[in-house]
Amino acid sequence: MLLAVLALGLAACDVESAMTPPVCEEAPAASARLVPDPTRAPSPPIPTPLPVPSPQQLAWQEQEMLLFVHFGINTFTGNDWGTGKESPLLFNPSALDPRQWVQTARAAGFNGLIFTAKHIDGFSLWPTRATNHSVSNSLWKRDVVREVADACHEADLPFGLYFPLWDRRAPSYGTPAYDDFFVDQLTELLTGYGPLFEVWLDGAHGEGIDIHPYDLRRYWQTIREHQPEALIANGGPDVRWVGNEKGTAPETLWSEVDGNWYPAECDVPNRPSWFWRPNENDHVKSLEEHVALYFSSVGRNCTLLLNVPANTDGVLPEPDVRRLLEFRAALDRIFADDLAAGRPVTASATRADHPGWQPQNVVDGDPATFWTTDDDVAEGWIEIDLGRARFNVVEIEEALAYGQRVEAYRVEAWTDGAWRTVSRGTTIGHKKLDRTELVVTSKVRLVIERARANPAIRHVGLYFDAPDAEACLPPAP
Ligand code: FUL
Repeated sequence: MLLAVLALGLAACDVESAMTPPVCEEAPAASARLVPDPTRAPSPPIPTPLPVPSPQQLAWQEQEMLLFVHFGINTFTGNDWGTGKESPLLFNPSALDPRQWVQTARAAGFNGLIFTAKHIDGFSLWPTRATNHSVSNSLWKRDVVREVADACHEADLPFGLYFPLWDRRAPSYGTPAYDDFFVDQLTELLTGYGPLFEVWLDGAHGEGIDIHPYDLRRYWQTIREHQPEALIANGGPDVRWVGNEKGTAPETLWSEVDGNWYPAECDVPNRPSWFWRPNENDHVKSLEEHVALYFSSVGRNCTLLLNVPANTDGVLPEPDVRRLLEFRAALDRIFADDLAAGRPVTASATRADHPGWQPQNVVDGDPATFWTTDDDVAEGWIEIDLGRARFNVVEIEEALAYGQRVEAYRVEAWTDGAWRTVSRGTTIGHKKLDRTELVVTSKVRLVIERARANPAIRHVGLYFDAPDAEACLPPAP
């Protein structure tokens, strides 16, 4: 089997050298994301007694990985938090190339890009009319937000903006006039740069906030008015911060909070700092750390927002780009061969009123089909006949359009004439990834122990992650 996996991984590669990872002949088809099968009818809808995501929240969850790019005056001072006293003349990128950011994002399998239009130092990367502390007063008079937006839109890569609630430079901070200043700037960004998929309101704040709190409702209304499709994240009602900047969600992660759909996002820098510093070129997170981030964020029902800083040239640095491509290659390698795909599946129960929710749906590779039970059956199992296989990664997905249902599950493998638990967990949501010991077996069961409503499972995948297997790199942008 190991040989088979190796052979499979290498078949798609142009093997020129045994020393360096080969470059894939074309972008690998295999990926952790499911693709709808137009020849199959989707499973019919089921009643939803639980909160459900909006279409935008559902699409956002499917994006899985988003690239965060921090770039601004801090790039030229080596700070992570500027004071607001920096001279605009410091901002002078020598070779700004947002297309390189976008090509990197695409090549590495990121499905959206969020850019710091301004950080808390107040230096605005577009020629704002609300302050003269912007690119207009730098030697370099281009509109960075415009160039990033254009590069994203050209490549059809969803574009989002980071915009901090705090502006250390604004004299009005902490007074009602600050709300007007904030909304003026926000409106420029919302109306001048095409569609935004996410507006990331950084909640870090200073002392003045005690004197006059932000008029958040007004900010949100402004976003809804001009960009009704955009998700308001962090300091907003659509996407919540997971609670740390380590890219790690807790094992139990509900997308429902107090009766509302409020999914979590894991933001994390790929280096010690959010902004570029020359002395951190050797401190890019390792490939193993990147893969672990995927498992602890996307694999726990979150979206991963991974930051890569642009450098003083205005490009994503070479070590970071290389690592992102390696990261993509590693994910493609791990998830290349789903050992459960297309195998026969049976279940403890099927739904009586329509044949469309059959257990076979969990291995058909189609995200629009799923297995479910009658409304009053909140536990049960599905069993996959593997023939003979070995695996050490389990992937489970709920049909999230119908809410998040599963509260507790276990995965069992048939070994030595009995069922043995090889992994167990609580919530599943969009995706749950479990690493297990190496399991060699003929059949596997997913047992739903407890759920808030009848389970709706759209996918179960089993993979053999052979750490020493060769991966081919996507072509460099
Ligand atoms: C935090 C900020 O303090 C950091 O500088 C960074 O921008 C991060 C994404 O959000 O709140």
